[in-house]
Amino acid sequence: HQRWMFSGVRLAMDAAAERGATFAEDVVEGLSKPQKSLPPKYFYDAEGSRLFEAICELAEYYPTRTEIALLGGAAAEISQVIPEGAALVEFGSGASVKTRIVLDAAPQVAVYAPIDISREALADAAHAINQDYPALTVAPLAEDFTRALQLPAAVDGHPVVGFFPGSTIGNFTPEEARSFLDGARRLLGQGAAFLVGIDLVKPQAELVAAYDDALGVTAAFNKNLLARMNRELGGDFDLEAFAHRARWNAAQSRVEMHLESRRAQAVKVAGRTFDFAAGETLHTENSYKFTVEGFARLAAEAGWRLEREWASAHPAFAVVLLRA
Ligand code: AVI
Repeated sequence: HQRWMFSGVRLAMDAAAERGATFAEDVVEGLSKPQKSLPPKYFYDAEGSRLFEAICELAEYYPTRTEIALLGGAAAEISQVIPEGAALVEFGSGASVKTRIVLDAAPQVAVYAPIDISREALADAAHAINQDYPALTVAPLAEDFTRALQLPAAVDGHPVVGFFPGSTIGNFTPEEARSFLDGARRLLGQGAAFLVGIDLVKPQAELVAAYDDALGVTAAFNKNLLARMNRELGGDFDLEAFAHRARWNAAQSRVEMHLESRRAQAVKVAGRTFDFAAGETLHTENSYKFTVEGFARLAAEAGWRLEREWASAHPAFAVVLLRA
């Protein structure tokens, strides 16, 4: 545990890399599989988090602005389901932009506990929220929220409301989503409310455009994984030798991102050599698209009841309120 203080916000900098698989282990395992793949959480180093913020501004990437509009319209109703003195626990908080919509509408929130794997993004967001909401106790946790975790002590004794916007839950496989939801239910506790943003199924062209924008920002975000392996694991990936691909997989109801090898090549990374055939892909992300009914079933399998929903028609997106 490494701790430091700034502006009154104490960050518990957990050495996440010390537990479970490290980046190097996950890379060796993922590149050794018949279908090469990497966990999407590795997108979010400082550069990747910056590129993701840029994606959220793109004309083609509708989820962010659609969800922000949805939360704005539903803010008063959302505030009514947040108890007095509540602790708002956010999973994968990033820049905490959507949080402000909730905090502005619900001054009864006493504690804000953002959890994010990107230390830089978390530190900046915690600092900014701390300055703009001086009455709020900010208790950030630099943590991979896919692992078992404990809430910060500042949350103890407060009614808990979970917040997981952005349809980040769509980046899990259904099994991972169930196990995340089950873990979140245990973590947040009996009676907790959980606000979750889910991207909904829509025409294929809109979905693919959102993951293959004209400016190439999503391509840069995808290829940053290669650059990150070069930076951190002594890799020699030639970024020009891979093409960004986004595909709609209708059978699985998900957009897939891949990096396709433009030629046969051997790449060194993490002390190993991996062969890529021409046209072979490294599968880097799934982004599942839901129906509200389908998501309610998934949540029910993890012990949550869907209590309310706020949905937009075009582009289709929903924020749901689950109850433990
Ligand atoms: C964070 N997550 C919900 C994004 C998504 O839409 O699946 C990540 C992303 N990948 C490409 N563009 C955005």
